[in-house]
Amino acid sequence: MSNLSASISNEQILDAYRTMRTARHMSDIFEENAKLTSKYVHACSNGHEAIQVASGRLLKKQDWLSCYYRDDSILLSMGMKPYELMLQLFAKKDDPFSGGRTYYSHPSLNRDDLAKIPHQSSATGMQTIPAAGVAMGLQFRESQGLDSWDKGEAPVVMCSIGDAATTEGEVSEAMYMSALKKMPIVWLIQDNEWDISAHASEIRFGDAATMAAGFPPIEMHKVDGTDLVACMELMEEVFDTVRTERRPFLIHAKVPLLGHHTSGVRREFYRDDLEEARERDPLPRIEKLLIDGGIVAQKELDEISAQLRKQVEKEFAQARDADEPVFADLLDHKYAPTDIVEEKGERHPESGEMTLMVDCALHAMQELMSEHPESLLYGQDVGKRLGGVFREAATLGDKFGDRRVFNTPIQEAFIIGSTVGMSCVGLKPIVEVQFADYIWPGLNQLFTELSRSYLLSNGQWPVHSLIRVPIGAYGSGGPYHSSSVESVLSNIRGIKVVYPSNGADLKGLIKAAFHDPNPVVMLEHKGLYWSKIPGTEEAKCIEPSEDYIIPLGKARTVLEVSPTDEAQCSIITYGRGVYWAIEAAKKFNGLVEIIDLRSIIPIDMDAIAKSITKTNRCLVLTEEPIENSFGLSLSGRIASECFESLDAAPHNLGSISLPAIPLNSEMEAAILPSAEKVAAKIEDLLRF
Ligand SMILES: Cc1ncc(C[n+]2csc(CCOP(=O)(O)OP(=O)(O)O)c2C)c(N)n1
Ligand SMILES: [Mg+2]
Repeated sequence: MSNLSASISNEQILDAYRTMRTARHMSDIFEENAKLTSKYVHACSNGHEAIQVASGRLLKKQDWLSCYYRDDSILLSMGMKPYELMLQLFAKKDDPFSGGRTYYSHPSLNRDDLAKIPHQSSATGMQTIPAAGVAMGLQFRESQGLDSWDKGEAPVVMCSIGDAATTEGEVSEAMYMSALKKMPIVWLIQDNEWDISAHASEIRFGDAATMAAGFPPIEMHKVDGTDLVACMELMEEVFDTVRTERRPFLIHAKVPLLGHHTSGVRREFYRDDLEEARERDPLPRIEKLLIDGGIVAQKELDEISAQLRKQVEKEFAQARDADEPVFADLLDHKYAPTDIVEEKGERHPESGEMTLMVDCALHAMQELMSEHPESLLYGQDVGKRLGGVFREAATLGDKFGDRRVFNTPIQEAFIIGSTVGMSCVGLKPIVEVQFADYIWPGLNQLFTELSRSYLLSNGQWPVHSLIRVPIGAYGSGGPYHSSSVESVLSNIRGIKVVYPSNGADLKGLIKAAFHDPNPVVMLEHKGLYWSKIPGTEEAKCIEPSEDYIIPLGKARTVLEVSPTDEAQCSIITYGRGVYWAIEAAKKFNGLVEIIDLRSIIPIDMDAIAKSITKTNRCLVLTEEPIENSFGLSLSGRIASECFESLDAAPHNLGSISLPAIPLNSEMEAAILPSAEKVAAKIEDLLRF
């Protein structure tokens, strides 16, 4: 008997072979039972098994994995059972990743005894940013003394991607940051030269190694992904190095795609290279090595294979017959529960000082960061040199240092998406998008990754993420620094959206958002930050006490009316709308009640209904244009839920519906609502 490798034992190689063979049996059985298994789509690792097993077997319980739909051999080799994977194939209740909510080989795992896997979406390449977030989080914990590891036992993050997925823009952001920060991460690129039907020859030049050359701090290696021994040797060396040297690697593995793209997209439709691909099958290759090396005889190999097949068949039948999920369990997983359910602390403490809205937020951040070493702030220009373009983070960099308050490159996707990984490692990231107009590049991560993690991981991975976003039109901000975006955000289910109108609310809501285990977008009107707009002086107010906190989803009555014989109305609004409403209401003494929603999702329908029950009329007022908006949907909801209290259809007022706010100051003013426009609406409404 010869040794197949100088550094890896024959037994380990044989073990890896067993996992590869198990994976192949699984995919064969899935094909043979296509009638059953095609109910839900699946993809398998045929052809990719060697590099996957060589990598997955190294994942220890302290490690982190992000992977994609073709990685079932990684999952098996890290310790998952075929039965567990097949529970997901059939979307069953006990599917350990998602409880039947998402497809085969889309893992999420938060178990003590195995490597952790944050929620994995289907969006190709998008897992790279949360994965880099995990690596950045581990690095942060190490730098702050929040974690320490035995020598050589530090956690590694491995992120696996298909070759076509690496061309996605967000993959570049993730790799760029891993290089910039020298993160402890292994990027594993499985290059089978196929997208779905688009071939590498049409859609790329070079390969992932060409790309990695643009990020010099990433050490790159190429390997024949069908050569099990070479893959095992390389991956072991890479993992050992990352555990001690804490720096990024990229492994480019060439592999053949032997199976179908997915169960739905069949190889016969378009592949012209199948014969050549079959010649590169990693299984016969390792079998020949094992036999030629005298490790096992053909007969023994046949027995091993037959035994594994029998076991997989048995587990397949068990998974097929397992219980279906319970629908009601699904409804529990829209949001992770929060402890903040009551307003607490002093809103107007005796010793409180009049404080600008922007400083109320700053003080809230200071208080939180002093108390919570696991919190940190990052975004564009928030570092100590400037402290935010609105000076909203001024002093924080000096107080808490560059590790806890730092500038990022201009990468909104990374800023938002990395909070998933940060949150998974137990941190409390607070991030900033410089202007609401620039949230769009980050919206994909918000929708694809943050908002669905809790639901699709069956509650395993709630995402704490506090995203502060200056918003709104003021002082000729022009078309790219003035937009309202709340309607788009309010269409993303699974996040919360908050929009305070004054300093006390902003402070209390930042505290609640910080303690909320769900993603929260905090929209902060930049015109209210310093109360520079005439009529918005009340945004500056007495600063609440340090322990002041306001639950998300509770409105505030700004102006209350008592019932009279005259017609009355309620204005339902938020943000700057509150000040247009206050100004307009002055003309209608005792007739206009004003409700400041403070939070857009969740929304306080009780407060709205209570006010309308009293006044019988309502105007929904927003800075955003009304067409297809959150405001319009709210008035529809009011019309149906409060129908019996209403004497008139709910009215709406917002900006004029145009693609952008113009730069010219008079045009800016003309496009926005105003106290006069609100007063005209009130007059109209009170006629009914
Ligand atoms: C963002 C996004 N765009 C498109 C798709 C549809 N899609 C699913 S798989 C795939 C091809 C991915 O190819 P590659 O990354 O090379 O992985 P392979 O399947 O070859 O292993 C595409 C385009 C998707 N899932 N996500
Ligand atoms: Mg591919």
